[in-house]
Amino acid sequence: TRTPVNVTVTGAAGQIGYALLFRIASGQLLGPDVPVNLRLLEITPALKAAEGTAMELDDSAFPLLKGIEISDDPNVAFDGANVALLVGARPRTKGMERGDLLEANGGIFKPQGKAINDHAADDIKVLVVGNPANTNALIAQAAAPDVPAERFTAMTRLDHNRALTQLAKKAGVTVDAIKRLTIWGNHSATQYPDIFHAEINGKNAAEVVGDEKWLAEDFIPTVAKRGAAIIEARGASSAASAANAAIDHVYTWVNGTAEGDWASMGIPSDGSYGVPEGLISSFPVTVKDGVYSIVQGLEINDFSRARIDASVKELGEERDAVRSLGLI
Ligand code: NAX
Repeated sequence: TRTPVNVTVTGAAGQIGYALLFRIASGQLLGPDVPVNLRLLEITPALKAAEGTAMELDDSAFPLLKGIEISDDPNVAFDGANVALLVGARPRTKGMERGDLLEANGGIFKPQGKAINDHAADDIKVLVVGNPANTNALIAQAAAPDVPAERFTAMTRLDHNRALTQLAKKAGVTVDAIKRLTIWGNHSATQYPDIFHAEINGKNAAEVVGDEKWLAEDFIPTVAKRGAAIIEARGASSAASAANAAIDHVYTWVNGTAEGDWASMGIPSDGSYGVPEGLISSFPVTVKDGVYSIVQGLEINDFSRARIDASVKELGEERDAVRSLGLI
């Protein structure tokens, strides 16, 4: 029998946590034959709510769930962690400037990065979901000098999945017909969903759609502003779809991409495609044996170049801001 994999989830009592934990425990994060131990990290006032969720996990009698531990101490919650899902973050509240937001999140992600550095397992894989996800991942990564930088990733898979469905609807197909879509840059309104290399039933998606006005004025803003549209409709931010994307991200990272396809992940740049080295930016990646690689050699047209550059510029500004705050 396999040793259980230790999966740490922060913000476990939040709404994404509630949608995520049951799917992890059912085997959808790592695979249907992989037992898991769950470690829930919450702030002290939310420990009781986390215990409530743990009671429901108990009541689900998941055969793969071997244990649940709850803590408000990152040093405990990340001890021996093989996978860490950093969901809990400080949301932007009314009147909060970007600097305040980055500083508040630095107070969360810096100590968590340090705890991962000091206590996680050697094979730790980290996914940051909590916003601003790319820069929070950068803060955690910088606080973990003993962990290879590429183990710190940020979630753009929800944007990727949103783009898949918007493109499928436009083309009159279902999402399984689409391959090689890419989200570039920051998980923010500047992100760039790129269909120029995507394929719909094996044909170039941009040619199939053949509508640059739709691309610029409909598709890109719809994908980029989808989070706000969900809040408007639901009265609460994306939760189940965000949890689903987190599952997809880690499952792909562990189990690989399908032949002929790729995924989007926010990862430390190696300088590919003119993205400054070290910035945590979204790229097209293939994954094999638990290791991702940036898809190389894609031709970037002027339309894409301008949009990638704009999003990467924003990431550079966020990095400069957290650097001047002493967070990295
Ligand atoms: P909730 O406010 O429902 O839950 C957040 C939880 O995190 C709370 O229970 C809170 O107590 C906990 N928390 C706060 N500080 C903590 C700390 N230092 N350690 C451990 N836990 C802590 O938010 P939810 O809707 O679950 O969203 C969580 C985060 O995901 C937010 O930052 C949100 O902006 C972000 N999102 C990111 C997405 C992405 O695509 N990357 C999409 C969905 C979502 O908007």
